Amino acid sequence: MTITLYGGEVSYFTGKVRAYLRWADLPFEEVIASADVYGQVILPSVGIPVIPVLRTQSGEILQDTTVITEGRRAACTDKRREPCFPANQTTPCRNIASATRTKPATLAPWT
Ligand SMILES: N[C@@H](CCC(=O)N[C@@H](CS)C(=O)NCC(=O)O)C(=O)O
Repeated sequence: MTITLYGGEVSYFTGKVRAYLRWADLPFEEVIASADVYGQVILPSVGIPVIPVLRTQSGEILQDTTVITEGRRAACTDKRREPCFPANQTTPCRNIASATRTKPATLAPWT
């Protein structure tokens, strides 16, 4: 089963999860939360009308962006990929991002 992200195109919270899934290189499909989706998926499983909602590969429903992004293994049940994206995993892009992020603080004149 594919990971499904139920959300909205202009929802910042959906954007947070979308960015996370892309960063984690997890294949997913995104479904806009229409009235039907609220009625058939979100309300029955979450209990309140809220997005984003993630259905994991195992069919588990997760809500709350922190739960989704911190529950890394919950969002990735493909055993071949565990641990999917450990905190210390580095890639060329992440090295560049990391170096860029620390540079201003290092060069700040008041430090
Ligand atoms: N703490 C939640 C907040 C999500 C949230 O506020 N989503 C908005 C849309 S971006 C929503 O569905 N609000 C409906 C409501 O709060 O009734 C999360 O991180 O997922």
